[in-house]
Amino acid sequence: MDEMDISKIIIEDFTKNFLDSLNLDVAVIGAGPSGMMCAYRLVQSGFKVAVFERHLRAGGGMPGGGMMFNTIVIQKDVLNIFEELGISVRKYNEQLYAAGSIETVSALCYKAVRLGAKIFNLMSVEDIVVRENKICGVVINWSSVVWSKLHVDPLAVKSEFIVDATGHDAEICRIVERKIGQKLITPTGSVAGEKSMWAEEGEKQIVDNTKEVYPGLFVCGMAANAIFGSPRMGAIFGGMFLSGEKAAYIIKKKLEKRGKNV
Ligand code: 48H
Repeated sequence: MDEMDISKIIIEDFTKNFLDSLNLDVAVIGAGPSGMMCAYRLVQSGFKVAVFERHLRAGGGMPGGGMMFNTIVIQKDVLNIFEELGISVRKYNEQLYAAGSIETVSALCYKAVRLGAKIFNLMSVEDIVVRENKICGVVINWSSVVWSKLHVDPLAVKSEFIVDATGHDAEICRIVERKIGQKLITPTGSVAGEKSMWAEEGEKQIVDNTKEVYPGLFVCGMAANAIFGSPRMGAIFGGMFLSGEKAAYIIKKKLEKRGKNV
């Protein structure tokens, strides 16, 4: 066994994956529950999808459960998804169930990756590519470069659609607001900012808020509530799964219309 072989395998394997992801059907930004669910449904339909995740691990806010108690709460409306993913749940009452946050993240990521989703962790999306008033790609850099504020120019990846699944900060929508002006398809054209906690309303509104908010840009998960000024909901996650699923469904219809039938 030669150490050089280990290096060569890693560099070649990663590079092949990376090169293969320069022209995507969908780039998802953020590997939290909504982004991963969106990616999972899209690869199930055969589309080419990569997820760019700033942090070392996938899962976003889910592994931390509620205040680091690593249990999440889900509603009965998503039991079918949990069953499909093989995640065990424990009934609490007619409406609410408990699940392990680590088991849930692991199952979702495993299923998505096995079907072909690529996850690029430790990469941050720092900008978007725009052509004739349509977003058609993302600008990426190593998170370590961004964090250490090094002046290193980024690379770009092309994509038919991009999905802002960046959670509370709605980072991609904020980039649009900052660089394109108040052109988001929201009541004010800009990011309203999330409201204080109201679990039931937050969960109800998140699915409605999941949509295309600028040509080529979809928003799902907590970012959707953030841009439409809807409440947060605490450590209940059913809405994240339904929101990711809805974004995938609309994108799939749009890709199919463009003849991207797979
Ligand atoms: C690359 C980025 C960038 C960037 C951010 O926060 P998340 O888990 O997002 P959701 O919407 O899938 O789930 C929300 C849920 O976890 C949550 O926070 C809830 C239910 N809160 C309720 C409450 O009341 O607090 O994941 C977003 C991911 C994270 O992993 C970020 O690191 C990543 O996106 N990310 N990745 N480039 N520019 N910005």
